[in-house]
Amino acid sequence: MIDLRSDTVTKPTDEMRAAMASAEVGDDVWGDDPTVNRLESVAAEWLGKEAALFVPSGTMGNQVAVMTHCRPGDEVLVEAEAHVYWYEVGGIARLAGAQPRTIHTPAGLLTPDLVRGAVREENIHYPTPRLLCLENTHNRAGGKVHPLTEFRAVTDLAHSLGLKVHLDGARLANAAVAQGITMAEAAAGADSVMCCLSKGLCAPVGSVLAGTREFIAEARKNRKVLGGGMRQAGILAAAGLISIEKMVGRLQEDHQLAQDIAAALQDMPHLTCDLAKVETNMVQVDLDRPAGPVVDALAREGVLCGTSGPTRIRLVTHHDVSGAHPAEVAKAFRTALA
Ligand code: TLP
Repeated sequence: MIDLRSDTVTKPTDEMRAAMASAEVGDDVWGDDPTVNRLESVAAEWLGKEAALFVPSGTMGNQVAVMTHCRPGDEVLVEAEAHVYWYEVGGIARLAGAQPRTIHTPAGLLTPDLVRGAVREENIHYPTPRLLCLENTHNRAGGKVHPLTEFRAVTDLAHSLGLKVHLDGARLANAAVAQGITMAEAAAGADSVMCCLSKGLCAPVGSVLAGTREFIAEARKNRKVLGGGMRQAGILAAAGLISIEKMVGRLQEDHQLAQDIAAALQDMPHLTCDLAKVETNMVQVDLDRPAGPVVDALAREGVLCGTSGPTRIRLVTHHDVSGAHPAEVAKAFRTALA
């Protein structure tokens, strides 16, 4: 099977399993786990922030960030297809009690003008605009990178309007590698940033949330509210340290494989796949028919994938499919669509 459903399917590497087996641990709710403490300090430096918090998932990291920035009734500005709005079970409303205000974009990238247009002036009728959420790379836009200059223009504008900025950087490492910049550069301008260790970076569990010391102290309490205070979590943090220290460098291979798969799908009947849109480790394939039965047919041909729209298939490359041949993927599509 070539499993292109998501980079979340990656399994911990042998080195991670060995590090997990021998990790030094303690009770992290007491602040006693030396491996978690090390991960949090390494992650803060990696992301260019004062402090960081280890959380079990990207979803919890995003939701804790929104809870920490906002008070009930505040408004959260968010791109209309952003994960924090689309795939997190209404958490902005349920957990933070905040109101999302969606901004539609042609290809997932918010611009200063779009943000300016969505922020309303103070008025007794309106909620207080508090937070802007950005996403890099953008999942539903097909792994699209928010380029550094454009990203900073949006964060500067948001700050000038009195907003805080949270960056969903589940795949920020892919964005950094694609642009040849550091993680700290990619996260600069955001007041808080969440980055997943368990996607292309292969950790079995875990994400990090980073920001100021004060923000992280409050986020730690909000993580506890959500039941995310973990005990001997150093077992997991040991793998996360390897994600940060050793797994970023190889992401370029995933990007190349995505390019090669997209190239192999060019000129195939019944689908369109825009090679120019493949910027990181995702490939979007638009079909001339409903995607569900095609996904089933592809599985019968040995290729697992998911959908990201009624007629759209999403393919995600990652460490555990690095030996896959683009020609085999193309062959499976040809058969599935015949
Ligand atoms: N994305 C998953 C699914 O939830 C859709 C995937 O397979 O791509 N932010 C972004 C941009 C994400 O893509 C994801 C996961 C998350 C946050 C949430 O991370 P987890 O799954 O760790 O809660």
